Amino acid sequence: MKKIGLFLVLGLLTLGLVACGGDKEETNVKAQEETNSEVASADAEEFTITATNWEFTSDKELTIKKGSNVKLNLVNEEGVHGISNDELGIDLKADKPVVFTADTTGEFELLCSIFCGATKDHEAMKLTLKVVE
Ligand SMILES: [Cu+2]
Repeated sequence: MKKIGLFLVLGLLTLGLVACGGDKEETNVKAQEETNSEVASADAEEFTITATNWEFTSDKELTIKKGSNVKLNLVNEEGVHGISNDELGIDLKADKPVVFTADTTGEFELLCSIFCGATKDHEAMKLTLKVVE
């Protein structure tokens, strides 16, 4: 009986150690990612976009300077929405800010990237991003 108890304790300890090791590695990766994005976003101009069903309720037109660092944040006040633009390589999810630099001037449409309701409602969710000299 004692032996079984000891075996169980050892087994649990081993499991605990393995689990801890895994957690630690994940934490390190996360910390690294955060550090990277902090460096990139240190001088970024920040925009917070808010969304409800089925409209972006913040400014529908964002103007940024070509070559500047921009940080976009999305807050879903209602429903589940995302924002994407393939040309700019933006794939923004709620509360996961993205930092990017626009290299070309022009007008870009930012569309809701999550199918969030009837097609016409979902497709009406648009923002315009203007990149100027
Ligand atoms: Cu949407």
